[in-house]
Amino acid sequence: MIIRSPKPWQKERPPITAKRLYLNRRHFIKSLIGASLGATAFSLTGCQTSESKQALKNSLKQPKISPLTTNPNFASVERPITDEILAGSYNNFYEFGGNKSIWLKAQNLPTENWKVEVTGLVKNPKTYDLDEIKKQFPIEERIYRFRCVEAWSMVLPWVGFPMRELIKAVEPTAKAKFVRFTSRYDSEIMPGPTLHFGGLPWPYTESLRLDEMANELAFFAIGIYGEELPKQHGAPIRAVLPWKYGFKGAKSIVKIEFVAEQPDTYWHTLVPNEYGLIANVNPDVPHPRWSQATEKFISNGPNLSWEMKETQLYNGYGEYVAALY
Ligand SMILES: Nc1nc2c(c(=O)[nH]1)N[C@H]1C(S)=C(S)[C@@H](COP(=O)(O)O)O[C@H]1N2
Ligand SMILES: [Mo]
Repeated sequence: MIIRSPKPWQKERPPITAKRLYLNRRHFIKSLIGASLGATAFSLTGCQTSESKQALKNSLKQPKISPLTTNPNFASVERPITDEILAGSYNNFYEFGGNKSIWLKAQNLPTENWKVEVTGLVKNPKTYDLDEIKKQFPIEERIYRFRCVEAWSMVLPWVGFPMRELIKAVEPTAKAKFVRFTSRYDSEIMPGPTLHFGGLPWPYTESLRLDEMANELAFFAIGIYGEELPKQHGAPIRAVLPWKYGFKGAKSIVKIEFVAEQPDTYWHTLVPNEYGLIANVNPDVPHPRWSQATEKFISNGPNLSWEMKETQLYNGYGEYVAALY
């Protein structure tokens, strides 16, 4: 993989030509194959020594969120909750690299004085800081299945609030039909793949239809395992959409924009035939490079292992979301 970082005199983004995009997609697909299904080691990747195990534990030790109640509708699923150490050391956060063991690099994410700008077609635009978010919105715990498009899955205990509460607060206008989430991006601290400079559509963005965002399941997480989000999970605030593939849930969100037209997204710009804009979990729609009929359910740590499970339509959440489609 060719990784180039921008030189100061390259600050201007050159236009993305069709040929460059095509090459980048091929590179990116290659790096994804290496990073995901193919090359997964059966141990805690990037965590071989006792020092690195301690560093991992430290990265997961975050302030407790209390008081905290679990929403009774989402208090458990039929599978056990994934081991915390495993979930915190097997991540996707491409800003920090194209493999699963980015947890250490992600510790460079600066999260102090975080602001989330809520803007666009809303009556009450507002820039929130994290304290305001915690005070203003009803924080609760929800245990959700989590399914990555790469065909691995977990069960994760998120802490946060329903997206519909933000909709109520900012009041989208009648013209707002979609929402776009933008993740923090800073090439100085994020050593992930840049390939040809200008060729990857950073920052990471994702989008939803407004009716999807208003669904009961759509959630902003500010914590996991009863504590504030560790950086590798997308601190301090990220999206969680349990009926969709994991890539729809943007991490480390800095901007939420209500818009009239369907916005393009990071993955869809790069590889439109593999990462659709809707991306609901569906066992009958194979990824172009692998089947989605089964998944590797990752639960027990600290060593990485999995059980094969059948993929469920909408990741098992059809009763909540089937009417949307
Ligand atoms: N900003 C950003 N958000 C992201 C990603 C990413 O690379 N960058 N990866 C997505 C993918 S593919 C998955 S599966 C989940 C992984 O979340 P986790 O590491 O907390 O389990 O984050 C999603 N959100
Ligand atoms: Mo994913």
